[in-house]
Amino acid sequence: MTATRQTLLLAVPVNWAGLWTAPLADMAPDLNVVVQGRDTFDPASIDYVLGFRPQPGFLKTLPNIRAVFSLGAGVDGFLEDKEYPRHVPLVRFVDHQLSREMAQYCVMHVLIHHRQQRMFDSLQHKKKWRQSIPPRKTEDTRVGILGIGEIGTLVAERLREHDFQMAGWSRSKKQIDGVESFAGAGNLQPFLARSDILICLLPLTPDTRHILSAKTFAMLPDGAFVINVARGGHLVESDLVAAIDSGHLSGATLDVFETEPLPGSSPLWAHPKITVTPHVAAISDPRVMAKVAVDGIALMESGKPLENVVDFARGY
Ligand code: NDP
Ligand code: OXD
Repeated sequence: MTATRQTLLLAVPVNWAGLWTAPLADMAPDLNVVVQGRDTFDPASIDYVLGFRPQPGFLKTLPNIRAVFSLGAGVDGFLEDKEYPRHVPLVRFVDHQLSREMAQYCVMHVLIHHRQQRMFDSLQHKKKWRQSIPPRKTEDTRVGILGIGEIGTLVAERLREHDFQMAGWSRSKKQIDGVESFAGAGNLQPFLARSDILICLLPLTPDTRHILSAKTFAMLPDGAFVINVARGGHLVESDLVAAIDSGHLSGATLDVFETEPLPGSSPLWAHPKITVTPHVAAISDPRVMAKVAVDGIALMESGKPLENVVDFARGY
């Protein structure tokens, strides 16, 4: 008896589909892969979905799907779909290489700020030789990470190697060497009060939307610097600009935005104290994503539990 051939729907932009179809064909030649927008298919024939931000309401039109694999670590794009079929497990993308890239980005931007590199860039443009007083020591600089999960933990460990005073904020208490743990809403204020540099690595959920607001910024020490690498929905952009322009915050680095691509009319582009990058802190590797889906399908087909399944009640 031969096993039934499984069908995976790839929900990605059609012109990029080859990035995933090639490794999927290598790793699972028996898997039938159809590409949304390119191939015609019977909705009832789809067993699995690999995608990022499917159109709201689309997944519920696939009556037989057994699991959905997210192309991203953040699954807010799925959970915003009020019609997501909640009986279907959603697997988020967890990959050490992705965490390493996120850590590189965060370490780089923390050090650019800490070593005043933007000021030296501007002096170079003006051909000015100015030796400023040495920056504060890393040992005297407190970095706080909002969301100390898969990625936040590695970011904290990498920054700890530079001797920053590290702390993380999460829902549950953590035991990470050299990283002070603050847990729960009641500990947000003391966590913020000790964060000279604040990095947001939270998932976007109803509890964390707009957590980076005037109220939060007021709790940070004067001169604090903000890095948002999580989701644009965490930040009230106008509150950030106001807090920087008032002199309370010293600046920010932003990789993610409420509207992406960031519109040309946004004041963030040209703000002298804000660094903008186009959601590139880490780029997930399609080959690894394909493997996550292939391994997950194998687990499902052999009746074993999936890994990294999203808890719909928590929202991440
Ligand atoms: P995890 O789920 O592993 O970690 C999330 C952390 O946030 C956990 O520590 C969790 O606490 C904490 N948290 C969640 N909700 C709350 C809350 N209400 N109060 C306090 N703490 C909370 O996520 P990852 O580290 O894998 O990813 C984090 C985010 O990074 C993703 O959701 C995505 O949006 C973003 N990202 C951005 C990328 C980019 O290129 N810019 C690339 C990859 C990811 P606890 O541990 O107690 O559960
Ligand atoms: C992700 C992302 O969530 O790329 O992985 O933002």
